[in-house]
Amino acid sequence: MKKILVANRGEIAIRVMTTAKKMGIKTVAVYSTIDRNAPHVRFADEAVLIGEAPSNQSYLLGSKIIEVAKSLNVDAIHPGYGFLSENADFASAVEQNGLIFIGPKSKAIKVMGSKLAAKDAVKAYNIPMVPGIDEAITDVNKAKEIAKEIGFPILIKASAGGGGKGMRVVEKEGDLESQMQRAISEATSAFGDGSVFIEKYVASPRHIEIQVMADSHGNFIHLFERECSVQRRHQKVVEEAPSSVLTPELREKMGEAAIKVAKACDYLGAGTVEFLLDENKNFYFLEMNTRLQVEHPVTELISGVDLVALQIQVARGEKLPIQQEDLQINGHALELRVYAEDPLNDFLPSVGHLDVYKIPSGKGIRVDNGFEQGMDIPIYYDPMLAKLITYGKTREEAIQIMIKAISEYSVEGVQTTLSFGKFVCEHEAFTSGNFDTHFVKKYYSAEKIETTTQEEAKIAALIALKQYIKDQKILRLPV
Ligand code: MV4
Repeated sequence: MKKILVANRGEIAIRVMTTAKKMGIKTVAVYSTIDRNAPHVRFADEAVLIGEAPSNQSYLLGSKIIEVAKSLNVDAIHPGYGFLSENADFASAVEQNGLIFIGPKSKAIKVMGSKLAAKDAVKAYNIPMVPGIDEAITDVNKAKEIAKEIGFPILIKASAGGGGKGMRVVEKEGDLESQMQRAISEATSAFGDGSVFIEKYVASPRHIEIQVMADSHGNFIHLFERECSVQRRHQKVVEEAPSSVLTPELREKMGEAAIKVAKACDYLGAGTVEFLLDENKNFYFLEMNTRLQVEHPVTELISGVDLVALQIQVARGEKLPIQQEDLQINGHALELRVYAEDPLNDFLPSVGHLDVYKIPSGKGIRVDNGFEQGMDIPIYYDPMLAKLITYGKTREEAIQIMIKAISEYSVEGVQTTLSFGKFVCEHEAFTSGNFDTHFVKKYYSAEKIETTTQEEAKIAALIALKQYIKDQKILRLPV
């Protein structure tokens, strides 16, 4: 593998190319007209314009990207996350064109892209799953029967789903019919597939996911968990590794379950198996994400493993260079997704011009960044500017470094989620580790950070005033 094309943009394109360069592999970037001067374009050895700004005219054009790859004698394509990364047809088209897709086989992507197909695939492997059904349901009366058997509240989910679309909590039988119709129509319009199924609703879960890695020689490892419970409307905001609630025993059990899920779909490369963990620490398999995830850096920091390097090695057909016994957790890592969104205004995208943009650095700080001062933030793509990742010997240390790094991150021209990250890191529920997926809904409101900012401003003003009076006194003394 001498040359890789990265079919992505922003921080993840740079992240992937960084490792490729370290491994002596040449890099090709693709870009849209609006990304002409984007950092990922300059970072690559070669770069090719593939179309207009809207992603369906550029970053989603699989055939065009494959064409570019072939014309530049590229050996492999890395899809990053989002865009074409979980597109089974793209993965198979890449292979049919004699190129390597750095990711799982098309079939595994397809199976795990459907929650019902995923449940079916893992059936024989004794993986704990939320009580419920494993086939699509359309008949309301049948649904009522099942719901009564499971016990309310239940959750209606879309099979094709993602991001909570087509998901409906039903508290009582009387609400079932209308909620089911809503779920079906939402799933149909969002995914073109109205299949829904029913599960027992786990009321206050934590979202724990396990990083897995597989080679083409039948070797599977897991690289521990990431805790992703701090999310807002299915958008993760703060992630960490390890989770503060897993015991070594539970970690091992969940790791083994995750590996079984990967085996069930004949997995290759880096993948993530998502679980819910209930209050009694029962865990349930939810779904598998067949890509490198946004939050992969926290796993890299606590395991010392470069996940992109492993992806490339197994894509080249090599055996995994590490075994399960070689792996251990060292320290604690946190990630804050720095979005150009306004936490004071319902997290509305705050796109615009980066008048000032200075990222923090120092011991225990890693910033996976895709932007620079003077750039405009395009409206066409995800508004994530960077990932602020911190690492400490303990969770407390990682949190303190995060708070300090946030204060040293300087952004002017757009609003960001940095202040929201500070709110999370200073909140008792977060610092104590006693939180679940309802953290943001439960504790956050715009006033919370407005008041802290105001209080801080007051304190700053008082300190300044005190100093001023002191200075005046000193100045007046000789008189
Ligand atoms: C659940 C659940 C409770 N009970 N399933 C949300 C997105 C999808 N991937 C799965 N999700 C959930 N499934 C049962 N049976 C609660 C959620 C859920 C959630 C899961 C992980 C992270 C954040 C979440 C926020 C709201 C709901």
